[in-house]
This record gives sequence, C-alpha cells and structure tokens, in this order.
Amino acid sequence: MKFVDEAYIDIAAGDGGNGCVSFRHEKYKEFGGPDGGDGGRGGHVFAVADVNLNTLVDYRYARRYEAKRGEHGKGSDMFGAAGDDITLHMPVGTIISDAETGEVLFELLTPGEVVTIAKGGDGGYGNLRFKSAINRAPRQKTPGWPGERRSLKLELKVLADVGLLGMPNAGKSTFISAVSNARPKIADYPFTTLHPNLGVVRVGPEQSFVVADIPGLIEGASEGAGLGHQFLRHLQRTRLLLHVVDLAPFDDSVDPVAQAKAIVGELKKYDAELYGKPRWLVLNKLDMVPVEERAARVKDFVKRFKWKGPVFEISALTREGCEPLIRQIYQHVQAQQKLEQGVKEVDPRFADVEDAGVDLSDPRFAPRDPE
Ligand SMILES: Nc1nc2c(ncn2[C@@H]2O[C@H](COP(=O)(O)OP(=O)(O)OP(=O)(O)O)[C@@H](O)[C@H]2O)c(=O)[nH]1
Ligand SMILES: [Mg+2]
Repeated sequence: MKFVDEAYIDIAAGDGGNGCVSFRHEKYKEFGGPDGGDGGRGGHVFAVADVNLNTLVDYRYARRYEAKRGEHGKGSDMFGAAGDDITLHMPVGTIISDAETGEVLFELLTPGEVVTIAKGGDGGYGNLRFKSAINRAPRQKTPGWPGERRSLKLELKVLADVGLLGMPNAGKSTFISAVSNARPKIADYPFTTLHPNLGVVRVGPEQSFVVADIPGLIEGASEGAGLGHQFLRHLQRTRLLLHVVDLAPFDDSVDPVAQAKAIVGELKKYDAELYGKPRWLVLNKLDMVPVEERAARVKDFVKRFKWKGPVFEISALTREGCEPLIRQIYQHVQAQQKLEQGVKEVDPRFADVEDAGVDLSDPRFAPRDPE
C-alpha cells in the first residue's frame, strides 16, 4: 500500500560577496593602480538521491536550509572565497516542486543523482576589473548577486516496509501509535481497525521506515470470517512482517499459541510468498505478566509454537522493549533495501557532506506532530 509523504522546506543559496575598491600602496611608487578583488560566489544548494533514506520525515523537523555567502573581495588582488555549498539528502523517488506554483522542478529517480536546487549568487567585481586605458584609477565596484531563494514542496510515494499481522486486540494499533506518527483508533474490542494505516517511524536523523497496521485476522479469514483476509494484500510488498501476539489475553480460556498458529495458517492459505517473507514474533502486553513469570511464559510460548525465528518481548502500552525492536527493524529494512538495489551507494563526492549543518538534536527541532 502506498501513501504520499510530503514536506515543505525553504532553501536559500548564499549571496555573492561584494567586490572591493582598493589601490596599491608601495613605497616609492605613486599611482600603484587598482587592486580590489572580486567577491566570492555564494554557496549552492544541491539535492542528492540517497538510497539510504526511505521517507521525508526529517524535512518535517528541520525546514530551513541556507548555504553560506561568498566572502567579500579584498585589496592586494585578493578575491573572496566562495561560500560552502550544502547538499540535502533525499530518498530516491522524491519529487521536488515549487511550493507556490506547483511546478515540478526535479524528480530524483536515479540513486546518487545530484541536482542544483538553488544557485549561489556570483561575486561582485572589484575595481581591478574596471581598469582601462582611459580610467587608470577606477573607483567602481559591484555588489554580490543575491543567491536564489525558494520554497519547495517535497513529495514521495512510499510503500510500507513493515507490516503488522495479528489477531484483533493484539495491540497492533497501539504499537504503531507508540513508535510512529500514526494515530489510529485503539479500543478494547475486536476489529477496531477497519482500514489499513501507515505510520512513519523515525529511528534517528535520516533514519526512518514505514509500518502498515492492518485490521486483525481471525481463524477462517480465508473463508470470509471477520473482515476476511483482503487486507493481507497490503503487506505483499513489505520487507518484514511482525506477528503481534497478545501474551496476556483477558479471557483465560484463550490460548495465545493456538491464536498465533491460526494466524500463520491463514497467512499460508492466503499466499505462499507472503508466508515465506521474513517474519518476527512480537510478544505484546508483557506489562500484564508479573515480572517473575515473564521468562517462563515466553519460553513456553516459543516452545509450543515451535518458533525458531527472532522473538521480541514488548509492551506497546508502556513502550517497554519497543526501542530495540525498531532499531533492529531499521537495520533489517536497510539490509533488504541494499540487496534489492544491488548496493548502489551515494556519489562519493557527497557521501560525507554534512546535512546542511543542521543539528537535529537541537531542542528547536524537537518532534512535533507533523499532521
Ligand atoms: N496492558 C496492555 N494493553 C495493551 C497493550 N497493547 C495494547 N493494549 C490494549 O489492547 C487493546 C487492543 O489494542 P489495539 O491496539 O486496538 O489492538 P489491535 O491489534 O489494533 O486490534 P484490532 O484493530 O481490533 O485488530 C486496547 O485496549 C489497548 O489499550 C499492552 O502492551 N499492554
Ligand atoms: Mg487496530
């Protein structure tokens, strides 16, 4: 399933430095002539298509990017230094358009592709440039040209990287709310979720992935029980499935192992490919199990479920265990993505360019709800 991730940013290339008026002063030499240098060019703003990024979430935190201005020219024929350029890393597939007119300016389709989204202003001329046979002592200079300023809209069609699978009430929506920007309805009755929700999970600066929360499945879904299994198709293009299990069902007669087996059975019936996808077991509602009983409960579950894959113990409600889980998911998603793309890295010239020098840990960029 797809959704459109978008962000609005303001960018400013650097202004050019001013030209300089200056005359040579040397001992015993009169009329030394003009020696004022030109100003330096302002920094450009580039965008590079980076395969390591999946979403535009970082651009919703930091919205303004400015390149440095060029230095002013100086006497003794000294030209000003150019302002440093900045490079904004964006996911492959990002469409960059003018926020005011809606005109599409660039589409970053090829990994490593670099485009200039705002040009730095040229430096002004120093008086050295104006010297001529009839004017040997020019006093003219020109100011630097302004750098381009633009308001841009960034858009990216994203696919879910990770899908949540599980019985109604397992806590899928609680989990997606705990870790992402999605705010689906949560309630203690089955089938609270009636349509899929997508959420962007931000792991760190420039590190994010997308999770899909779908309605719960029950035994017999392939024959139409509950909401049926129609929503499983939304998980088909994901890179990982999280099988969320309620380890502390309210009703004592419910066996979580039997429930988990039913889910796997439905998955198998639906599609062999989906069944064969990497799948991790996420045992939820651990906060409901007394601490001293947890290890035994988890061990018993894994044994009876005959599970050999990765197991995570969490509480979506208290968020306990969620952090390590999302870090591992991110690593898995990255590794899968690299495999799919045949490990194409970013153009090495831009690999270590600082992301516009913006410190995302600065409290001014503290997360705020994007919607
Ligand atoms: N104690 C506790 N309760 C939880 C936890 N996670 C979810 N719940 C509760 O379980 C109930 C169901 O949670 P949901 O997140 O709506 O479950 P769901 O899997 O999305 O359910 P459907 O949308 O019906 O498929 C809610 O009352 C949640 O508050 C948890 O880790 N601990
Ligand atoms: Mg739900």
